[in-house]
Amino acid sequence: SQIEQEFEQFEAKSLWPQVYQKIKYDASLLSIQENHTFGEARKPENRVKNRYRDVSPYDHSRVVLQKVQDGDSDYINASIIEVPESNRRYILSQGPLEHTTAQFWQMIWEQQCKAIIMLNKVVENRTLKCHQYWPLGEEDDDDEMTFEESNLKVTLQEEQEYQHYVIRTFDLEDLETNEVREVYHFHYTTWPDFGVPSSPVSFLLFLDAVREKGVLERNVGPAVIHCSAGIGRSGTFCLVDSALVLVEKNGTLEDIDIQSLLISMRSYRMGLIQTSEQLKFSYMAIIEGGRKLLGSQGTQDSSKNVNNEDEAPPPPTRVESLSHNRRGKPPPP
Ligand code: PTR
Ligand code: PTR
Ligand code: PTR
Repeated sequence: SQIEQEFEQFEAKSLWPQVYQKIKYDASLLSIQENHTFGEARKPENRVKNRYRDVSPYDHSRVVLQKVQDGDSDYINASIIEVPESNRRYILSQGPLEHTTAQFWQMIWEQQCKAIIMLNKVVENRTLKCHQYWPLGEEDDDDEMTFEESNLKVTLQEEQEYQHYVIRTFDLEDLETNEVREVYHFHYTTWPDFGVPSSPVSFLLFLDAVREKGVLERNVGPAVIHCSAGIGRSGTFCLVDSALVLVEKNGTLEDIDIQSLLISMRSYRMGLIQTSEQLKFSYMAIIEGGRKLLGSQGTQDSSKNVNNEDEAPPPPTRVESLSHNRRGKPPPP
């Protein structure tokens, strides 16, 4: 297929940095053409709400908070990414700061999100990359957090640990109406910033676990995807997910134009995918995931494995699970 041929060619000629630069260049031309501004992010009262001064949501696609506190603004560093080709809609957000955590949960409530997909760790390279915005539940009395500003309470209900990720279930309660909604937390724990996951296989297992719960579907609010800045790792996740929707829809790896897809996604949030390695990883995951979707007859050279990994299928995630129910008994031995 075109994408497999491209991959072989970029690999053989070490073209990844050039291809990546070209995408960045085309995306920036497009955003100039479309006149994308980010004035709201740069307003004095909003600047303190940005984790990084060089990562801002565009005005045209930013998430606007509906309920605004007196003297505060409707601003949060988060963007809506529309991908009409795959019929997907995602919210990409920075990792919350301590003083934007209440607004982060407010966004989840208002946008009716069913899931948060977190791709970073709270601390990386001994630096704080994201506020500890959810209750850890390690002690008896710390399984809930209340946010008075937004009148919401988050309670940890369940936590399952796998080799590369953790799945948590929260109850999110509106303290005004006592309405309670369930929100999943899918936390990938082994993806360094400006790096790539250890293998497409482990990443695809994670993506499967997310998809299984239906949280990326159009009949629910968009999932919130974040890392530290909400561009590098989060962009990689959405590109792979959307491309695999297309592979499934088309029944083939042909006709998937990854570069155009990424360029159009970049018109909703700047900087999606931060390194040429992350771009290469996206190709690997799309090819690997696409071959799995289509079965071995989907491609002539399915024996050639792009990621140089053992061909053996990964163990089912259930086996890796150290599941325990927080409210229940410890798991049987
Ligand atoms: N480490 C961040 C950075 O330099 O990108 C820290 C930072 C964030 C610094 C925001 C300043 C910021 O505020 P302003 O937008 O006012 O420059
Ligand atoms: N100014 C920051 C930096 O270059 O370190 C912005 C930044 C930080 C950009 C992290 C991307 C980052 O990665 P991710 O989006 O995957 O958290
Ligand atoms: N830390 C990033 C950097 O300085 O490279 C921050 C950044 C974010 C820079 C987006 C550029 C960005 O846009 P693009 O990836 O399109 O150049």
